[in-house]
Amino acid sequence: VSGEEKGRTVRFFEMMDGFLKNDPVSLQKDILDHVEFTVARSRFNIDDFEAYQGMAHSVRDRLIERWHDTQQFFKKKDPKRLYYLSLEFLMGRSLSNSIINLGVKDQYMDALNQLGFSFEILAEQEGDAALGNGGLARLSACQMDSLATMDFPAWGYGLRYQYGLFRQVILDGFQHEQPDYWLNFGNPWEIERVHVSYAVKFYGTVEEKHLNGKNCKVWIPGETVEAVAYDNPIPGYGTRNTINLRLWAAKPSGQYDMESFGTGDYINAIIDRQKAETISSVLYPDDRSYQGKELRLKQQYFFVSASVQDIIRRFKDSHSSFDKFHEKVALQLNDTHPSLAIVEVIRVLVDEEHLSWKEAWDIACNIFSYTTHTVVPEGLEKIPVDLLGSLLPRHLQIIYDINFSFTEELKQRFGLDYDRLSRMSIIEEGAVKNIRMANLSIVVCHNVNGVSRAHLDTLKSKVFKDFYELWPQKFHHKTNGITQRRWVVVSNPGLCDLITKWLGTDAWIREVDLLLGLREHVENKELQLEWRTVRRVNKIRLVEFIEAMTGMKVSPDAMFDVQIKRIHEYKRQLLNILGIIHRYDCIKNMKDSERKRVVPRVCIIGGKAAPGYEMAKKIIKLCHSVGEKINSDPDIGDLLKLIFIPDYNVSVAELVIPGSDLSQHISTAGHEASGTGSMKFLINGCLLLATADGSTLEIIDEIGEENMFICGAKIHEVAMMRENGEAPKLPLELVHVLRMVRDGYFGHEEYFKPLCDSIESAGDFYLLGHDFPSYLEAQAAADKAFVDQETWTKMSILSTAGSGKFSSDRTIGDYAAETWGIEPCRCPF
Ligand code: Z16
Repeated sequence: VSGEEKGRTVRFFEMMDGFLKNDPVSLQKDILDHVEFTVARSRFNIDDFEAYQGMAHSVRDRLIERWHDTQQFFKKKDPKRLYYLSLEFLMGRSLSNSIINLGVKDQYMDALNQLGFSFEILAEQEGDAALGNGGLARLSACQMDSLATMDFPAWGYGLRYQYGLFRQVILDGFQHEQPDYWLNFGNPWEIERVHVSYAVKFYGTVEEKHLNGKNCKVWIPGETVEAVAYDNPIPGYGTRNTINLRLWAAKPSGQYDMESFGTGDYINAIIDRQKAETISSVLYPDDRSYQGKELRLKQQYFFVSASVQDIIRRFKDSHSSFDKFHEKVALQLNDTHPSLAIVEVIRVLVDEEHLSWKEAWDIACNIFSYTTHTVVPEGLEKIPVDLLGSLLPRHLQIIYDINFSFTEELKQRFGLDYDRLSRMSIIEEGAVKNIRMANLSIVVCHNVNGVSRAHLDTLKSKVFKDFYELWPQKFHHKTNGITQRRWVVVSNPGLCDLITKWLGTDAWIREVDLLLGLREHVENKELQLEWRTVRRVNKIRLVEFIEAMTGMKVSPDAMFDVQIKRIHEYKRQLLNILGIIHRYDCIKNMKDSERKRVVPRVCIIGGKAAPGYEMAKKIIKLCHSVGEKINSDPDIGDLLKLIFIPDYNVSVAELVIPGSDLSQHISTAGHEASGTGSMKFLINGCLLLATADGSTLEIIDEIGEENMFICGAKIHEVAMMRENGEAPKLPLELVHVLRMVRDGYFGHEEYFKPLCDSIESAGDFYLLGHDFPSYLEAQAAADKAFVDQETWTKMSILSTAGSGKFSSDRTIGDYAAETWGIEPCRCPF
């Protein structure tokens, strides 16, 4: 840095220094001020929720302060920026995460103590921000945390749904869906920007106009909706950088008022206008089936159009031409959900900024990259041509233009291979013509990323085989990761302190590879004892939670065996439940002497089923019916319990993961693109019982198979069995267990019949039969290891020690260097 440059930085630093004070007395004053003036409650009579609100608002002030400094700094430096587009962000709670990342947790604890409040109780007042379904959505939240912590000049864009993912309510063992009114009590973590808004157009027609000697397309919309920005500051850890997650809400547009109000029907005109808000009203709860719904397409375009307008506006603020656009902007698409952004960028550049097609095309090809999260072709998004044509007529033209050039290129390269052409075309022909959003994305993006090594292999050899042959250089993978800030520092403070003590530094919170240092101490008896103690405390917390949620008392001496994730046939919660029935049946048939050797288990299952996914809902009911039978059997006592935790979400995960001994990740090999839950358990020292699939394959590489319980067919074996159409011969234990279900041992035999049929008469697509014996063996191995607590503890320590690769810091570092070409831009303290 030159002397002059330095001088400026120092003045800049002085300017922004010390605006808000963080000593406990200042914090108390700020909290109470907010209680009195923001929440408008008397400071002498406040309940926990109001105290939470007061505290949250004081934290918000500090976030805003740093947010301003960061944005000003980025503006001054004008680095290449990353724009991360995702329709889903599963942020969870913000209070604890914010004060930890801001580095003011101790001060707040002191301040609250002096005011007579407990931080833990206040933190519990906050509801989750659940603007997403599952892995894909939590991934974007983890990645935002890493982007901020690693000082990258990044922005997130998403939709501000009024209703997040549904609340799961269990009645008589059946799942019911309730709306998630997450905004009802106000949201201190967002900043409404009434002046940052854009008009988003829909429907209408495209006209050809002659302007300045050129032919132009002019889109005359049939409907216009306003997108209003809500900014959510994302603080980094150990840095002043606080980046922005901008979420769009739909509001009626003022632009065409004269027309609609001209008719004199004032009341109906108002009611009509209000309908605009439905666009951002509700998150679609299906996590991988896209049914070509108009509202969903409207959501996608609404979000994309507002974001692209915002990005171009920001660029034009400091640049007079688009020559440098690709040097200043990288756009990342989280799956194909935001892929209309590609078409929108081309449309704006050509139709509104009057660049040539070639210029616009080159820009688009340079700035976009895309990550895919799925393995199965059915998971790929398709949009009916007619639907897109009526909602976005100009975009359909552009898609056809792209497809025309692309198919010409294909013909040049491969000749008239019509099979190949029809497989690769962006347009899928058939009774209903569809647009294949993945094909569109691959054609334009310079980089297509899978989420694990195994996933990339599947993309190359199956899902995108043709494209891989054409453009091998485009295909890469960035193995998923999770943020150790939320998944250890926030959610497992006991383990966090223990790790810091034994490593002699807390630097692992930013440099996670330092966790490897734990290996040196694995034989140390003192560490082992402290490790067990911390885990025991977490288990007791979980025991209390289970009692509060379900009324069940379970023993912390038992092995806590956990499977929490969305309910899906491929994730095989059914295999888990059938295994539990088998265990139950075995115990029932044991002599007293044998029972003494049984390792007591508490089996915990949690997860939501998509509202229309019948099989998944049956799995939830089966879990409850089996649980009822086992848990009330006096003959079984503490030897076996089965608990279903209702309404699984991010904050439930934060509580359950640190208290589990064993976790299950047992997808049929080849079906889980990555799987990030396993990483959260791993870093918390919970052992994994897993199939060799997605990220577990890479976990094996890091910690060794001997520290896990691996079972099931391998990916290539699954492929072979399916190709050969081998008649599945079911193992006797499984037939016996299914017999019990069919015979009504757990009631509801009619309702459960399709579950049994899927294995016994529908070809057992997910290979429960094949994997059942090895699954039981892995379970037996886990029992055996658990008996020897010292061995178990060592395996647990080695799990944490070897988890460094699975930090989202590593993922983001790889993306920054290999895909986005962005550099850190660290705001001075
Ligand atoms: C989702 O969460 C995922 C894939 C997908 O096609 C749609 C949704 Cl909503 C998940 C994958 O199933 C999981 O394996 C992966 O770890 C996660 O995305 C993040 O990449």
